[in-house]
Amino acid sequence: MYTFLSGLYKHLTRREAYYIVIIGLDNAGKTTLLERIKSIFLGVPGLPPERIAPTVGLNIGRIDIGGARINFQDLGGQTDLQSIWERYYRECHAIVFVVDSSDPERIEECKNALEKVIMDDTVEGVPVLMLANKQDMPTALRLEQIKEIFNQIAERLGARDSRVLPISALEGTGVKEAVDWLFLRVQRNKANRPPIIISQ
Ligand SMILES: Nc1nc2c(ncn2[C@@H]2O[C@H](COP(=O)(O)OP(=O)(O)O)[C@@H](O)[C@H]2O)c(=O)[nH]1
Ligand SMILES: [Mg+2]
Repeated sequence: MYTFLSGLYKHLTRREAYYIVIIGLDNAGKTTLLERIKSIFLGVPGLPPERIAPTVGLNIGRIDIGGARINFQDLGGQTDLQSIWERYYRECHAIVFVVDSSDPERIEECKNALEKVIMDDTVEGVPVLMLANKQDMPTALRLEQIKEIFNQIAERLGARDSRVLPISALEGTGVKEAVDWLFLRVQRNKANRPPIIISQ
């Protein structure tokens, strides 16, 4: 009886968990994005911008959406696969690459960093979402300009899902749409990268 009940309980409480890494150059807005996601989906106020310190190590955000759990992992400034972060890439279900649209001088550096990560076999087939952040700034590169730059890479992404979306992590615009895109894509890519089954 106990076994049956505990089995039933496990069955009823089981859910799919997905891991999504957030990467990009330092100062792109990764931690601000993570705090914004938490505040939108958990209904808690995120950290005020002045309290977001440069990231040392890992920031984690966990949200529940559509009966599943999504764990966001902000890997700090790290976009190097040959590092202690390799495990996070190997196990992730999607990659979010945050771009500071207000910093055109570093766009080339951005491109190289993204290329370095997504061309690695470790993340083959994993959906990639590029976020043109800081769209609230008047000087920001427009979405079309960012797309033009990153489409050159997207062509080499093969059959995997990829997209460029405009956001302002600071103001929250576009963030929900970005998470919705990700949720749909990790589910669609299940056969290639199955979710982790958790029970709670
Ligand atoms: N105007 C504007 N500033 C932003 C936005 N997102 C982040 N920032 C600012 O950019 C700086 C770096 O943000 P942070 O999240 O620490 O970047 P990280 O190094 O990628 O984690 C901070 O001063 C943020 O307030 C945005 O959407 N708009
Ligand atoms: Mg950070």
